[in-house]
Amino acid sequence: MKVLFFFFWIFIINITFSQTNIFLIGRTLGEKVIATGDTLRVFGFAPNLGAHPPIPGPLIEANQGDSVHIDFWNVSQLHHHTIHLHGLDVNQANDGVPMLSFSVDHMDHGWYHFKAPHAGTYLYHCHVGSTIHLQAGMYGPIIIRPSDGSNTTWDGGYPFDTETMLFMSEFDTFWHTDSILDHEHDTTAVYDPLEIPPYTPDYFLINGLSDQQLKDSVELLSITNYENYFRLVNIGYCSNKVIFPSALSAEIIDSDGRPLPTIETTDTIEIYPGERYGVLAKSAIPINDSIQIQYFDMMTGELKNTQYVSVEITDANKLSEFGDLTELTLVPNPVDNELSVNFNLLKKIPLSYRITSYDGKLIFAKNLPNFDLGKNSFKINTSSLKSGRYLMSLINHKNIVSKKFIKL
Ligand SMILES: [Cu+2]
Repeated sequence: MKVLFFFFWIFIINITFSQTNIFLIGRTLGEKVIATGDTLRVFGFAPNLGAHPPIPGPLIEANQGDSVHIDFWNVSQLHHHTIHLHGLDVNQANDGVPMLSFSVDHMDHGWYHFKAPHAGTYLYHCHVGSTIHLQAGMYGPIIIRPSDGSNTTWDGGYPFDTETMLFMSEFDTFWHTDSILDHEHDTTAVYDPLEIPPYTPDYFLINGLSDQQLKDSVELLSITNYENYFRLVNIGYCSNKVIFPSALSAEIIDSDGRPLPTIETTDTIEIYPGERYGVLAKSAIPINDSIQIQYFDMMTGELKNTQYVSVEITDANKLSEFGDLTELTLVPNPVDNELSVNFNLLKKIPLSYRITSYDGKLIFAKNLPNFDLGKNSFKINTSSLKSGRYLMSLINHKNIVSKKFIKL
């Protein structure tokens, strides 16, 4: 009867929760299909009673300032668990470190309450028998969005058009066997490190996928040439190097949920376990390439594996703020003394323009007054230009749209 009531109560809570309330179920008999097609036993956090825990766990998402309430039900097989909110500034009672707050016993539940602090990328994981429970799959991402919930990195931060999370972890399939996972049925037991074989990961994951699974994953295949915001997270036991194609001009703008004082432009980003980085990336040219994610042994520094996430930019000219480039027209072309520039503006943004020669030399650059949304036009005096071929570019922050013209 008690069990029936338990499941009934979970069902009621599951269907009545509003957005700032999050419902998670801890399980230890989860199944996860790996790249070979085999099924691996995992621990993890599931969004509802019927589901196997996804790897990584469900996204916890809130706006800065929101009151967040996580109701965590432990439906696992005799283990106890917690939810540690890694990197979030929450009070000790709600931080899921068992000795300092509480842990949730089998067939029981507990609440975690916090007011969402700084916008940024965080993660959560179980903090009971962390070495095993975490590797077994008890982890997931947290995104705190700015107060207004907009596609901006934080309040007053960078706007972006698309976002991609690359959440890195690994599996050591031997650590997913019953002999290891059932080791801690006695919750007072302390692991004897000698009983656990050295960590030897054989699956290297991005968003829970590796190898062919990653290649088949549609969501990571195509990135438009808008402002792309990458949230990089490492919750494995390897350190990662994420290498972006140079054409993407990757810029690190935040680290561990805080804006960096200065933007760092780099193609290679090193991420140690538990760290998060925010990266803005876009390309001015079409590319068909991939982001490389390397996994290094933390003890020896040895490169263990490399995974690839395809990046395909087919239409580098399709920039959201300017509208369709086909609407950028230069009239007349060829031009003599005055060039008329016509374009369509879809966002209120500061604009400038520049004219460069065909060999890339800057001829002149100028800020433009604020334009209204929709179709706009301005004129450039071209009388001082020598005869030849030029490039006229409209620029905003990192967006550039260019068209050729000929000076008579
Ligand atoms: Cu646990």
